[in-house]
Amino acid sequence: MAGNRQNPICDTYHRQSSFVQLGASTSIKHPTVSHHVEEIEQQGYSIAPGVIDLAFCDEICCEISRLESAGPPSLKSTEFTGYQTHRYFDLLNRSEVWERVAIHSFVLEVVRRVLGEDMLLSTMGTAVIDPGETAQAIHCDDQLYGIQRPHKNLVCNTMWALSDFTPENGATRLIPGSHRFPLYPHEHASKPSHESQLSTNQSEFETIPATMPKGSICFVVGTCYHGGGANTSDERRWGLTINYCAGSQRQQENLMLAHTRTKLKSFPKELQAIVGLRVSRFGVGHIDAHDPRSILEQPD
Ligand SMILES: O=C(O)CCC(=O)C(=O)O
Repeated sequence: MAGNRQNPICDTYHRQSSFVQLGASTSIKHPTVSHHVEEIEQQGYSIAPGVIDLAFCDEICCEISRLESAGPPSLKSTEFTGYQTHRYFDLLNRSEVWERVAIHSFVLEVVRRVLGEDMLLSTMGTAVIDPGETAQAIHCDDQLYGIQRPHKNLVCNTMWALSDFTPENGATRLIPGSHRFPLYPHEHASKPSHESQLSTNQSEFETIPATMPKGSICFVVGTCYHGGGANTSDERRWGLTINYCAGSQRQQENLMLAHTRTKLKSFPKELQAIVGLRVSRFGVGHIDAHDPRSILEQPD
């Protein structure tokens, strides 16, 4: 992919919004939080159109193009992660725009209701799917914790549509109601899989595409079966996968060790809390029986 100078979205972004900082603090007319919380409870996912300012989408795409010019993606291409899918992680160390992504106010309002007030940011990744990509294996985002189903909500993923998501360009595939299935997808395999948690007979799953316009968020609870779609179009699908977890769980990215204290200190208070500078409802995350925020007063 060409660098950001050749990305037309980037040019548009710079023309439109050179002085406006969009994102976390942007005032957007939010649909009701309760509606999405109820839908997640009923079907395992919920699509919220029009919650990300379109200029903010362009700003993020522009930053992704800059990352692509600067170096290769974080994840090696594999069958599961995709051969035409570009996944960058450690985003909070890359530029300030990701801080605004992590604490988008509407997203946090919904996620807090799904996971509890003490929820944490778990992992932030780009999920940019180029033409030619094949469908990703159906999986659940909380299966990596290895906790037997049924269990309480441990993970809530938010798929960010930075461009339109269509059935042709790789819109996320979802299985409505699958958050209530008693088994994980890999447990449906006729033989227990010792090779991979992801090898299973994928054809047995009937999916629907998360068709949504640019600027939408699709909330997917960790127990809901889903996977990226095949991109049979000639356009790129620009997406993000921003995952949050319950305060009792270990974060998927090691966010507390990924940042220096100076960096942590520079974060907005809300971001400091969700990267891990907080004690969970039942006391997980303390340092010497105190609030971990005290480390901010110590040198790196
Ligand atoms: O890109 C998508 O639509 C889904 C991504 C996903 O489920 C994952 O990477 O775990």
